[in-house]
Amino acid sequence: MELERELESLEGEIADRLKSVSSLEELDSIRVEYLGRKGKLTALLRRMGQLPPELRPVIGRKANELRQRLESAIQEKAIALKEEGKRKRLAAETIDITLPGRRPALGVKHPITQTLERIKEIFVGMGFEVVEGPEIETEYYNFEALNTPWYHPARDMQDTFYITDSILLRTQTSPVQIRVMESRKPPIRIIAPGKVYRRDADISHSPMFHQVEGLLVDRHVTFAELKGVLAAFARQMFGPETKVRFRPSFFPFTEPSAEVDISCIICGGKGCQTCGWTGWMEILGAGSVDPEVFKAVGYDPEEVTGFAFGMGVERIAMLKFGINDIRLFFENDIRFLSQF
Ligand code: 2U9
Repeated sequence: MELERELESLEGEIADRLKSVSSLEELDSIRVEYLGRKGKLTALLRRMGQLPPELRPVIGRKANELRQRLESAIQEKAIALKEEGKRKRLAAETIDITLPGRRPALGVKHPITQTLERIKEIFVGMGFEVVEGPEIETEYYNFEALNTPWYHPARDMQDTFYITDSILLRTQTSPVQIRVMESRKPPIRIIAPGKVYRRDADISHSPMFHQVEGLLVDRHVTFAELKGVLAAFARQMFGPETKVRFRPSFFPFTEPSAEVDISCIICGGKGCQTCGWTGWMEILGAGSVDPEVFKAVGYDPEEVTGFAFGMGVERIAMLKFGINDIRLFFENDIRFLSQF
């Protein structure tokens, strides 16, 4: 009878303990404390052997029933604790959809891309078509067809990146215009933007830089049209008050040739450090297409005339943004690039 009472008090004790359990770990330690190999109930069951034989079946059954009740009570409690844990986790993980989103950091177009796009836009607005061509060229397209003979200094190994004796990295985009003239008849009104390569590197020269060249060919085209087109370009690029002047110059592929200046965009022409106290800044070169160039592509120089021009995109961007070192464009320093 002693054992039976112990069973009953054990049941009460466990019921109390289960009520206050708050974690799965605690629950498991209770299970071990009562039902484990060295547990209190297990110890009681071992003492069954001491009972008189007639009592063993009755008390034994009670003990086993108690064991089963305990096991299922622990199981139920475990399920309840897991549910509670899940509910708390979900509540804690709730997303506050009223919080404002984080703005992604936006990049900007590279200043050379911006300048190139603006130049193209202006000439497209005047009816020019954009054409591109290969960066690896032959000596013929880069020099010969452009009236630049073998003895011209530009053809020196020191100035051009040669790949073989007669294959090279183009030093200007002019080969593109030669190819267009070979494949089409006038009228022609094109610009050729792209990368060009020269063996030169300092504060204002880069071994790779960008050019935009233009070519217009038709009957009765004069130097006056060239002046009109380039003045219109300068005023759209640098502002409507911009003045333009043409200075005589020389290029193998144009005759006559000119270098084109605009009134200084910093001082307006009064003279400052940026324009070297001249009031002017050089932006491009141009001229009437040399008859020799027309002969090379099978055009009759007695029938057609034309003009051409060329500009360095980096130079235009440096003037426009007030940058004094061309190398800044190619370092990809985000502190520089993010200013545009
Ligand atoms: C054809 C005929 C003529 C293109 C021209 C220039 C003048 C010129 C320089 C500007 C700065 C090169 O990048 S730079 O160093 N270019 O001054 N370019 S006329 O003349 C051509 C082109 C193609 C068939």
